[in-house]
Amino acid sequence: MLTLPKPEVIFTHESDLDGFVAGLLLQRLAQHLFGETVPLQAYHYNLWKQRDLREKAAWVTDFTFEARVDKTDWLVVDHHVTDHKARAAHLHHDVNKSAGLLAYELCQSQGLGSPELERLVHLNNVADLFLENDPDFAVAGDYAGLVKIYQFWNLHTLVEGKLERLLNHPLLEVMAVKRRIEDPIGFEWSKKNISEISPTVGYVDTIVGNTNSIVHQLLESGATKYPVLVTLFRRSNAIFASFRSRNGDALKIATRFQGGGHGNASGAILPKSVRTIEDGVEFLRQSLGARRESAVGRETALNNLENLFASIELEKR
Ligand SMILES: [Mn+2]
Repeated sequence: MLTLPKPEVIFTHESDLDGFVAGLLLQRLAQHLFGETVPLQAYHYNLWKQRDLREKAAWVTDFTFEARVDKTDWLVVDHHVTDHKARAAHLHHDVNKSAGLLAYELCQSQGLGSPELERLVHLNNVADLFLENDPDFAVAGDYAGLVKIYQFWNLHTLVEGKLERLLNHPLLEVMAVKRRIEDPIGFEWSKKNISEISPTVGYVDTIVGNTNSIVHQLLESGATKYPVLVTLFRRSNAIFASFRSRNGDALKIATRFQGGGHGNASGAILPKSVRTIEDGVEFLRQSLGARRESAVGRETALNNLENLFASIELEKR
């Protein structure tokens, strides 16, 4: 018998399909257990880290399990690597499964499974864990692309919060065409447009195509000497940095910018004072590279960084 605390709110990750699937499944589970609709809140990593956790009881999914969520009457459903041992929270954790699959397991234990959900959860799992050898890998990427292209809340509104409506949704045709036409063009272009941030980090400029799969292909094909690749994109007036690697270093870099994620796939929002992609590239160079020839140059670089961080501080108040 499952004894879960009744949550005031369910927190999930706004950036991808896994957060979308896991969040909606947990909301359904709460509805089933407690007979009411528990509000769903979605966050990107940086804002999640700044979120004051004042609720007495909550459910959290697709965010790393850490001390601040290890509270009585909190449930954490997650798959990020963690060294924190649960003391108070209920924890459903497995690094070999997506958050969506873990949430689905809880749903199944309450008789909420269905063939439609099963299929969606499978596709999400393949996309989130990047299971390239799965025959559904390409289609799974199309599903994951829905959240990247149309964004969490737009998609949520479109399907009216009903997960099953994503299955075979007409927009997937758009995603398939984008994959076939845009991705090869984007790969060829991006391959020629990688520039140095530091000796171990390369910036990949992107103009078209699925950034995730382009960068993955660049790393896999050995088309670049940099073990970590970063791409930048603008969303809701902020510049997002997305880090990818094969050696686990992507997360270390993202953490330096208060971001998070997995060893080889992580992200961060850059400070508000970074207003353009060009600013972002320069900011990353100063933060990670910062090799200046002259003392004057070094001083300028430091001042700029201080200004940037000063504005982050202001932001927090
Ligand atoms: Mn995930």
